[in-house]
Formats: sequence, C-alpha cells, structure tokens
Amino acid sequence: MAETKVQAAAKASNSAKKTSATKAPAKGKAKVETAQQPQNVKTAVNKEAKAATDAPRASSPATANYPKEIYLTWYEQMMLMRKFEEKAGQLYGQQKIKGFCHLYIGQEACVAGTVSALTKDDKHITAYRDHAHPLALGTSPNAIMAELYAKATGCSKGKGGSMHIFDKEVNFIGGHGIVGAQVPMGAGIAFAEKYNKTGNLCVCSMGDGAVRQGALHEAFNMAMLWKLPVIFVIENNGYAMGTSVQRTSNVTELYTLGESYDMPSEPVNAMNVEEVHEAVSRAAERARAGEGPTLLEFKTYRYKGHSMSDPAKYRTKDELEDYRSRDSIEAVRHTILTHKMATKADLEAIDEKIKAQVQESVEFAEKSDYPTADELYHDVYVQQDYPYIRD
Ligand SMILES: Cc1ncc(C[n+]2csc(CCOP(=O)(O)OP(=O)(O)O)c2C)c(N)n1
Ligand SMILES: [Mg+2]
Repeated sequence: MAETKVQAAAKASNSAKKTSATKAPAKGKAKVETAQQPQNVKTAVNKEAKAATDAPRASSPATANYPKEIYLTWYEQMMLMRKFEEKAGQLYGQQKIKGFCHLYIGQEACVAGTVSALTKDDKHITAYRDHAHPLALGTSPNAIMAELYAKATGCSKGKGGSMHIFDKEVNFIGGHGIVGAQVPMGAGIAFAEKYNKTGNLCVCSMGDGAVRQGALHEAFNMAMLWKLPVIFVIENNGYAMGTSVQRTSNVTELYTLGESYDMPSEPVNAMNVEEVHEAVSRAAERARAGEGPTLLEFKTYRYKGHSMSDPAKYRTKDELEDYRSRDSIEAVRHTILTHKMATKADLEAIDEKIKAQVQESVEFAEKSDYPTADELYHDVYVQQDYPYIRD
C-alpha cells in the first residue's frame, strides 16, 4: 500500500523544516497522525461534525493545518475541475458537446479532499456526475474532453460520453448512469481488494437521490457483514434532479442510514476540503485496519442545474448565494494568501496554466476523429474473444 499524498508531503515538509519552527508542517503532521487514529465515530464524532456542518459560514482557519504543498495541490485540482467544467458548459451551449452532461461545479472539495487522503492504488467509483473524479486522479483533460465530444481519442473511445468516463490507469471505475448502480459495484470492488489482500480500499460515491434505492441496503448489509474496505460517500447536494431531500423521505440526515447496519457514519461539511480530507482519512484508517465500511454524508451543493437542460427553478437565489459565499476554492485561496504560502502572482500563474491545459483539451478534442463504424463491434458481447463469455 502506497503512502498518501499528504503523508508524503508532510514527511518531506517536516524533514526540510525540522529546525525552523513554522506552524504549518508541525500542524500538518499532527493532523496526519490524528487521521490515523482508528476510532468509533458513531456518537462523539457525529455530534462534532454535525456542529461543524451547522456552524456559521467557513472562513479561513486561524492556522493552516497542512503543509503548503497540500493547499496548493487542492487549489490547482479544484481550479482545474472548475475551469474544465465551465468550458464544457460553454461548449454544450455551442452544441459541440451533446447528450447528457452533469456538472460538478460547487462540489469540488468532495473529490479533492478524498483524493488527498488516499493512495493511488485505491479505487474510485461514482455516478454520472463524473468529470471531477478522474481529473483529480490524474486522467488527462484531453481524454475527458475528447470523450465529451464523443471522439475516438476519448477515455471510453467516444462511446460513453459524459456519464461514462472510465480510466483504469488511475483506478477510476466509472461513471455510471443508473442511479445507485455503483453502490453494490463499489462493495464488489472492495470485496475483490479484500479477497486479494491488497490493502487497498474503494470509495463509492453517490448522490442523495441514490440513497433511496433498495440495492443500497443490500450492499450496506453485505459490506458490514464481511467488513469490506469501502467508504460509501453520499454527495448530498440537496436535490435529486429537482426533488429536494425533504421531499423524498422523512429521513433527511442521510448519514443515519448507515446506523441500521452499525456502520460508522458521520456528516461532513464538504464545502471545506480539510474536513473532507480528515473524515476520509479516518474512514480509510478503519478500512485498512480490517474494520470495514464507513458512511460519510458530504454536505455540499451544486451551483448549476442538475444537468445542462435544467434551469434549476426549484431553488432560491438566496440559497445559491449562501453556498457560493462559502466556496471551497475561494476558502483555500484565502488560506494560501493569509498564511503567505504563495503570492497572488503565484496563484495567477496556476490559473493561467490551467486555462492553457483546458484550451489544449478543447483543441485536442476538436482535432480528433469520431470512432469508425466498426467500433460498434468492439468492447461488446458480440466480440468473439470477449474474455468473460464461457460456453
Ligand atoms: C434507476 C434510475 N432512476 C432514475 C434515473 C433518472 N435520474 C437521473 S439522475 C437522477 C437524480 C439523482 O440525484 P442524486 O442521486 O441526488 O445525484 P445528483 O444528480 O444530485 O448528483 C434521476 C432520478 C436514473 N438515471 N436511474
Ligand atoms: Mg443530489
């Protein structure tokens, strides 16, 4: 099992600054160690995290809790997700991108804080709101943009589109269009990791709408029974298409769904990337210690409509503004500047680099060809040498 990015950065930062008494590395190390303590989060932490979720709007913390490399990575990753998707939204308007397209804008901290807490060998699976996960895991923006364009150079050979991004190289197992389908699959992936004794885990992300699917309960039950190394993440953005959480069930604190199975479960203020990182670190520690699954309810928000065809008239402007005022990218930017981890000019240079990367991905997609007609017969069951067909 490889070390997490934060562990590596904290180690490097600590040895480089052993003699200088700056706050960030020491704190960063303390946080990493905290994150490694396995604990029963069911009661104490639930209350703590709940209080944090309900707390007044997040501002920059008084002290920086992690080394500067981590904040800069978070900033760059989240900015890439946002700029990439803003461009995708524009291109959709120009009909360069067609079909379904669901943007993650506003939810970036969910993915950035998760990826920083895990190793590159851990597996990730999610629903159709799936551009941000592979971007953070290292899939080339070119391959994702080309997939949105349905071009042959796309990561699913242009045959999947926006909802079916997939990249085995970075352990991103999709991209799934059927609401909740990835929940039993996530448990299955975790089963394979346990069976093969890899020490890796699977993060299975889903929306608040997906938790109303029956298969979730079967998956939770089996995952707990077999203590599978899986972290179930509910990205609760308040709505399933236009239906608010309050209109779908009397159980609106979604993390409590895990408690029926004695699954350690907690809510997380997911507009704050540090809180996401810490919650995922705790869950990962439990999974790797053989203690099984955790359910995390990420309280988040999407700034755009459900998909490109949704004007989002079912919510108020005030509600949107309220979340925008706690924007996770702005918060990280503020922390970086307040603690002088980088200058405004440094951040602008990152922004420029990202702008160029996104532009390059568009040019790559534009120049690429569509799949040829014979591709219809590849990667489907009709393929004669398909490895899983048995006579
Ligand atoms: C089994 C199934 N039922 C219905 C749909 C149609 N549908 C697509 S997205 C969606 C809402 C899901 O919302 P949520 O799980 O909260 O995820 P979010 O889009 O907010 O990320 C629905 C009902 C579907 N794709 N699959
Ligand atoms: Mg939702």
